[in-house]
Amino acid sequence: MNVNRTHRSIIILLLTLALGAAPGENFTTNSAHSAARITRPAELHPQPNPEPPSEVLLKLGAPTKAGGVSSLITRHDLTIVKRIPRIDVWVVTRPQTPVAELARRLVQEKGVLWAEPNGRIYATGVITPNDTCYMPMQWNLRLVRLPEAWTITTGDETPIAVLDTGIDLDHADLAAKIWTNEGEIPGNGLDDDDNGYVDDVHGWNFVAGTALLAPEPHGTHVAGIAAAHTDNQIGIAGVNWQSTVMPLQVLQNGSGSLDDLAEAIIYAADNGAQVLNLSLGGEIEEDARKTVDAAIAHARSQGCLLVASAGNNRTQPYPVLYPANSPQVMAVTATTADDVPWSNSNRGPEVDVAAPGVGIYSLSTDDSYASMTGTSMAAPHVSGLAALIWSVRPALTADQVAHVITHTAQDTDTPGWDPRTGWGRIDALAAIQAASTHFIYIPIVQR
Ligand SMILES: [Ca+2]
Ligand SMILES: [Ca+2]
Ligand SMILES: [Ca+2]
Ligand SMILES: [Ca+2]
Repeated sequence: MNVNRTHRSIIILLLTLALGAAPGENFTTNSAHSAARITRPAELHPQPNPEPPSEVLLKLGAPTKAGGVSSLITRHDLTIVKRIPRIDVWVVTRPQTPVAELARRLVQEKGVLWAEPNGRIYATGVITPNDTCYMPMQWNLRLVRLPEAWTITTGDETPIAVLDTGIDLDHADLAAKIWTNEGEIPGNGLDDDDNGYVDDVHGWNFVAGTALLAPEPHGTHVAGIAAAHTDNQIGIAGVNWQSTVMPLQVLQNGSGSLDDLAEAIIYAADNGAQVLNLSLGGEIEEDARKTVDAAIAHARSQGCLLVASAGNNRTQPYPVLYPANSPQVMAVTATTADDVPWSNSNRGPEVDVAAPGVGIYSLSTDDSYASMTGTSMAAPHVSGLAALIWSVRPALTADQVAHVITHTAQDTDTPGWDPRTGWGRIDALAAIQAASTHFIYIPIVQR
C-alpha cells in the first residue's frame, strides 16, 4: 500500500528522556471510582472451578478408625488420601469441589472438630537468581517482592507480546526467551501457518512489513525487564523467568502509527500471547481512536490483558496518554527506588497501578546493558507479573488478573486510590498469594 504516512496519526514513543512538550491542560482528577475501569469487581473463583482436586485436613471429635468415618466418607463422596494417626487427622479429597467449599460443608457435620484446606508451605522465603547483576543492580525486583513470589512460581512459557521498537533477538540474555511461531517454516517465502504473515517465525516488524526487526535499545530494555533469560549466570533477572517474548515492532526511531499498532495488537491476540505490553502512547483525539479501540476489543475478546505506560512529561500534572487511558487497558505510572511517585510520570483518573521506573537496569542492543527511566520501564513489571499470576491460575480472566494486581498493590502514596499511583505500587508476593488462594506462605528466611 502506498499511504502517505505524514497524514497518519503518530504514536509517541515514551523515551527515557521526557519530551519537552507544552504544559498540560488544566487537568482535574476524578474520584477513585472511575479509576480502575478495567478492574471491575471480579469474583476470584470463576466457575467451573479451575483448581486441581484439593485436600481437606479433617479432625473428628473422638478417636476414630477407618470405619468410624465411613458414613461421613459416603455421604460426602470423599476419598481418603491418608491418616496422621498420632493426632487422628484424616486427609480427604473430593474431585470437582473447591477446597474451601468442601471444608465448609464438612465442618458443619456433627462430631467434626475441624476441616481445613491443605495449604502449601515453602522451604525458603526468597529465591536469589544467580545472574551477576541481580544483587548489585536490580533493587526494583526486590522492592516489589519478586524474590518471595518466585518461591511460588517463576511463570510458564506463554508469550508476552512486546509491542515496541525492534528487539535485539541475539542478546545473550534474551535469545533463549524469544517466542517461536511453531507453525511457520523460516525463510521459505511462504505463509506456512496461513496467519497472513510470511516467515513470521519470531514476531513481525509492522513498520517495515517484514519479519526482520530493526533492533533499538528501547524495546530490548522493555523485553528484558519483563522476561530476560534468568538464572543463567549472566546479566539480569527478568520479572518472569519462563515466559517467552513475542517481538512486535510498531515503533522506529521513536515513533509509529496507529494502523501498525492496531495490526500488532490483533497479531498478538491471534498468535497466542496473553499479556500485551505497550510501553508507548500518544495524544490521540477521541475521534481518532476507533481503529485501535477495535483492535483492543478484539484482543480483549480473545482473553488478553493489555498493559500500557501512562506517559512521561516534563511538565506535570499531565494527562495519561492513549492507549493507557482506555478503559480496556491497564495504565501504569512510575515510582522510584525510594518508593515515591516519579515526578515526570503522567497522572489522572485512568491510572490503575504504579511500578518501579526510575534507573531501571536492563538489556540494551549489541549484548550490552543500560539503566533507563520512564513509565515505559514500569509497564513491563506489571506485564511480567500478570503472566506470573496466570501461571498459577490459568483460568482467571484478564479482568480478574488486573483485579489481583490492583487490589494487592501497596498503597504507598496518599491513602486509597490516587491519580499518581492508582491503587498503589505493585506487590508481586501479595498478588501471587492472592491468586493462589489456598496456598499458605510461611517466610522462614528473610533477607
Ligand atoms: Ca505466517
Ligand atoms: Ca515460511
Ligand atoms: Ca540473566
Ligand atoms: Ca494511594
